Amino acid sequence: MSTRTALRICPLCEATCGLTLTIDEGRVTHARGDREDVFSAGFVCPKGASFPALDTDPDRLSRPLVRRDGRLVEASWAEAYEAVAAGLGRVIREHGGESVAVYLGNPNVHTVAGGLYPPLIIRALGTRQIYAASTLDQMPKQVACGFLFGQAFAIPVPDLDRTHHLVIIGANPLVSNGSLVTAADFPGKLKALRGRGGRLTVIDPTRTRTAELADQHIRPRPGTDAALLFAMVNVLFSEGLTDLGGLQGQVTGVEEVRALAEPFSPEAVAAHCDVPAEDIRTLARALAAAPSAAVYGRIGSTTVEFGTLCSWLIDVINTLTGNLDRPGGVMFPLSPTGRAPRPPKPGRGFTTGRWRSRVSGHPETVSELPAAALAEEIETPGEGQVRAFLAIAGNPVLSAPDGERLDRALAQVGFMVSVDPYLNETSRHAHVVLPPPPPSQSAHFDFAFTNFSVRDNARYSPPPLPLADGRPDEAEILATLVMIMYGAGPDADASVVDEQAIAATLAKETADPHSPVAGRDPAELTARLTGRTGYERRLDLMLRLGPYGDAFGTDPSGSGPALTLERLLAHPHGIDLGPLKPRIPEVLRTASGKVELAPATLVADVPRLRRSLSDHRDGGLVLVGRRHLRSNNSWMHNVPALTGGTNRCTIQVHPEDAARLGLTDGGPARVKGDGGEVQVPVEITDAVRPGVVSLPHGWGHHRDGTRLAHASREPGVNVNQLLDGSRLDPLSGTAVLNGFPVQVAPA
Ligand SMILES: Nc1nc2c(c(=O)[nH]1)N[C@H]1C(S)=C(S)[C@@H](COP(=O)(O)OP(=O)(O)OC[C@H]3O[C@@H](n4cnc5c(=O)[nH]c(N)nc54)[C@H](O)[C@@H]3O)O[C@H]1N2
Ligand SMILES: Nc1nc2c(c(=O)[nH]1)N[C@H]1C(S)=C(S)[C@@H](COP(=O)(O)OP(=O)(O)OC[C@H]3O[C@@H](n4cnc5c(=O)[nH]c(N)nc54)[C@H](O)[C@@H]3O)O[C@H]1N2
Ligand code: SF4
Ligand SMILES: [Mo]
Repeated sequence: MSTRTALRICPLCEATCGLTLTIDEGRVTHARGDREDVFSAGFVCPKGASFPALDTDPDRLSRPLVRRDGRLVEASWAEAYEAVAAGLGRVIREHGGESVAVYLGNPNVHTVAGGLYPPLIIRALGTRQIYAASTLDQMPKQVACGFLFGQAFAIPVPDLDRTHHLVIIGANPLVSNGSLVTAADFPGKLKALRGRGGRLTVIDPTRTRTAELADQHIRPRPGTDAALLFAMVNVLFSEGLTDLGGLQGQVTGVEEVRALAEPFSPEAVAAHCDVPAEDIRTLARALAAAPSAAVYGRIGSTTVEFGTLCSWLIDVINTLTGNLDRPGGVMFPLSPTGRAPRPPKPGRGFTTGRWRSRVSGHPETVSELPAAALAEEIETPGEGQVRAFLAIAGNPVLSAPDGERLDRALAQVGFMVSVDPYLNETSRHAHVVLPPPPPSQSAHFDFAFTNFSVRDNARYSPPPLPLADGRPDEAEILATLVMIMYGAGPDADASVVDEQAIAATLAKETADPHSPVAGRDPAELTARLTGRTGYERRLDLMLRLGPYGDAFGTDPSGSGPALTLERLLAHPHGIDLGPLKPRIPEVLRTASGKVELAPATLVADVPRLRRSLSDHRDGGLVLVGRRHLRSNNSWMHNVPALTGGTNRCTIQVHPEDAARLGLTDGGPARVKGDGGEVQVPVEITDAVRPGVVSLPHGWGHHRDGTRLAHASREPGVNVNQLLDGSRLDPLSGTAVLNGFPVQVAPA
């Protein structure tokens, strides 16, 4: 028996825990937390512990599938690439690359390939038909931060290890393990906060596991947080509690925000939010008085009617209480693969709506169109219609509104490619499915989450296991797609893609007087790159040019960590790069070079919020979502170890509502929304507020033509079938997945 261990950063959520895998005879048989990992120090959750089962799931595809005579059959990689080149080539020749839509799903932020190649694919196609899980998730935060700070990816995170008061709005990190804040061991960090005398406030209509830990739990009516936050802003101004701290002189728009907040007194919003005015006042005062405080919002603050306003107001409060960019407040992490800081200067600013979707005229946000608009763009004939579809790591049939409509649309799209390890509700429509290898055969670096980590750090896992014979890794699959999009054919040498990306970066950097490699010879720098593969060479390049890099031997201070790929490989448990550091003004790209607190586009949406104060939902029910600890969106229901127990698709109903509606615990309910109807078992619990029901997403595994043996045995229902795709936060195109009206009756 050959038993060994290997290290692998967990790709299953944003916490990025280091795992120690046991490998027996070429298979992962056990996973535990890596105690020496500089970031996660041994933390592991049930999902991470199930890495072996997930990695070896027999339903994972090991070979590509190609549609022949209407049926998906196994094929060789050469045949699959040929089919892609033929199918996509035909569409591109006839209708142009701009007729190809791309959907990027959530795991793209959890893979090396997803971090490096999608932008190149989109450029090769020259398409504006770009859709992603972002508009089912965090786009409102990106839009808000884009306007506030000038770049959509400058998102400040709560400084969890140092804050004195953490306010969590619409997030349940005890279950999700944190999102847009990367921290391993959230339970431990919240305990440590309380241990050092700090305070935790949770704002959530549901009594979640996180809310149970809080000093105070505020339970607003879903969708009303923006009004609640505005009332806090109102209190800060009316009681003279604003103090920009170190940002004095670096913030514009403060007086405008004061005026905007005027109508939102706590008394004016209390009935609408169903939160006592005094609770709102007390919280605003507590934030102003705390030595440091951080307001943090997630899904319940973004996928709602006023998602962008809510995301904006969170950072307005952080700014007005002096907590933006200071230790213990909210801060901007410095990713080791981001660009090395340059001298601050005004940028071009941020804007949305540079183009619009063809059918409904939705504004582009961060170059994306709303995922909720994908079906109509495929269905609606005319100039610019989507003729081909590429889905990478996404399952929008379950994740986006009105899956049945998207399901029908995908069945008629001219040509479809899925890069996905599973034959699921979305990929079953593909003409070609290209399965990436399991995580044990893939390298890992968190290009995305190092931008949101509560401590700067750099960690790299080479593939724990070699690729199975003849199998390409996902980097090679996506690079091959880039070559095919450029018309280079299915057998072109895909390594060109990485070498060209390296050449383009070095040309730019060496010509930039503020780059750490200004004026140097690109050829000399290229020759010094290390790495066994193209993606490793690109990682080496990014590390060396980054804020903690060796700058190819010209590290000006000489004292930094001088990161290179070689150094990371020599530190398999990672390199800690210290606590978060202030980054204003260097991080700003606004036209004024300052934090712009009252951007015109956001201000223009405030009247809509004001009007909502008089909306009365007169006793109707609204639905919110929930996540399960042992699951991830739509794709982990196929692992027996992760299903069953509390991980079930039930509709949670408050006892009062259940009694009123005649619902019984365990009995079936019919739930109706704008987009359709589902039938699902009732779970009566006072964890939800009266007037609110909760149904998890990612279920509905009943469709034919999938290969999800375990998941289809307990399929659950698709909550997103209750939506018709018309409820969007208008500023971000993000679907309203929380706080939408439904009717519930016994079935
Ligand atoms: N009602 C409701 N709907 C929601 C949400 C909600 O809270 N409520 N949440 C929304 C959110 S936050 C998100 S992020 C979206 C997610 O939306 P999607 O990203 O569309 O859905 P996922 O279920 O995450 O699907 C991930 C896909 O990636 C595949 N995959 C797994 N690992 C890999 C890999 O290594 N490589 C590749 N190429 N593919 C891989 C899986 O098989 C699966 O098909 O759902 C959204 N939908
Ligand atoms: N175990 C597990 N972990 C995951 C995932 C998973 O599916 N399972 N998914 C991953 C992904 S893709 C993401 S984006 C993150 C999400 O991470 P989180 O946002 O932390 O997770 P959610 O459980 O969706 O938490 C949303 C909370 O918002 C509340 N809420 C709903 N509507 C409102 C409202 O109007 N106002 C307020 N204040 N609260 C509201 C809900 O009750 C819920 O508790 O989790 C990630 N991690
Ligand atoms: S918390 Fe997230 S990263 Fe850590 S082991 Fe669990 S799933 Fe993996
Ligand atoms: Mo997400």
